[in-house]
Amino acid sequence: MTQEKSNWLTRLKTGLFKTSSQISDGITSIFTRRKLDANMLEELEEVLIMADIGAPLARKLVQDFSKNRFDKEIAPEEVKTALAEQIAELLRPVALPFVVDASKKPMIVLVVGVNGNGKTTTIGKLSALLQENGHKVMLAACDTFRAAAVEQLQRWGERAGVPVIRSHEGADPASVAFQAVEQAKQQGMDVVLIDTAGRLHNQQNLMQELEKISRVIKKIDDSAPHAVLQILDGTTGQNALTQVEAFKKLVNVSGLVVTKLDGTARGGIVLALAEKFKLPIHAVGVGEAMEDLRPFVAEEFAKSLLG
Ligand SMILES: Nc1nc2c(ncn2[C@@H]2O[C@H](COP(=O)(O)OP(=O)(O)O)[C@@H](O)[C@H]2O)c(=O)[nH]1
Ligand SMILES: [Mg+2]
Repeated sequence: MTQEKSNWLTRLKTGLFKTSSQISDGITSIFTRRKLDANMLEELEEVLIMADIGAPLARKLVQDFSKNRFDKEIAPEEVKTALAEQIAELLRPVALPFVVDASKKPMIVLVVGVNGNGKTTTIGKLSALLQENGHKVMLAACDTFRAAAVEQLQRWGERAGVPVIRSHEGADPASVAFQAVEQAKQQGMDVVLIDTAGRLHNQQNLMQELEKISRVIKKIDDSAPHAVLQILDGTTGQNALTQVEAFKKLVNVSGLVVTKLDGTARGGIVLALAEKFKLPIHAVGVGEAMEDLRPFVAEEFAKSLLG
């Protein structure tokens, strides 16, 4: 295993510790070398629900788990291994890396989500990753509502070494997007990541804003946007499901990123999202540093979740 890989696994494990220690402690206290019975299964279901996996999925996992195991003695480690395998299977179809479409020059990516969910931070981290992989990246600061939001993106751009197209506070987001895409095209960029505002309490405005950005960039490339990434805050638990429902009505969400998994014992929400929407989950955020955004890999995530 390369240094980088083991480093990432450690970061993922550490990041998921709040969730995994809760699940793991729960399992250890339930399965004390007794024969598997209905009570134990019920308790296991509760442990999973506490991690925000959601009741229907928790039930299904426990039912599948109990097959061929009822009335047999079982140790906590076996429970964890078995559940990790079931969870990995569930996640495999949605664990798809974010891939730059080389046939588009540039690939235009709209980044959406509720304020505070980690859009700007994720764009910063993602731009560094893409840049490292040899892609030419440009950022568009289209959350023009607050000057601080533009400054924040600018700082990430500087850290990652990628150009940021910006305008003044209160500028028309669509015009910033247009300028960015135009310049990216002229400069032969591979990807443009468009940072947007996310004031969901004003859905009408937000919808108009996102529609206008889409309309305007279509003037340059009528197949744009080529991807719409929704950023979700893992600490909001089940609320993330409602947010995806809401944004799917506004834009054509093509993939998800779940952030702040380091700050919560509710990391099971990732499973609930996978089960409910079947949308690709491209990456997870497990901290505020540049290296804390990593591709979502089913087996790694499942194992880390079980401690
Ligand atoms: N602990 C932790 N904090 C994060 C993560 N992602 C973002 N944040 C923090 O969440 C806050 C809001 O992020 P920001 O990118 O500004 O959200 P935006 O409003 O959607 O653009 C900032 O303080 C970030 O540093 C993460 O994966 N883990
Ligand atoms: Mg922001």
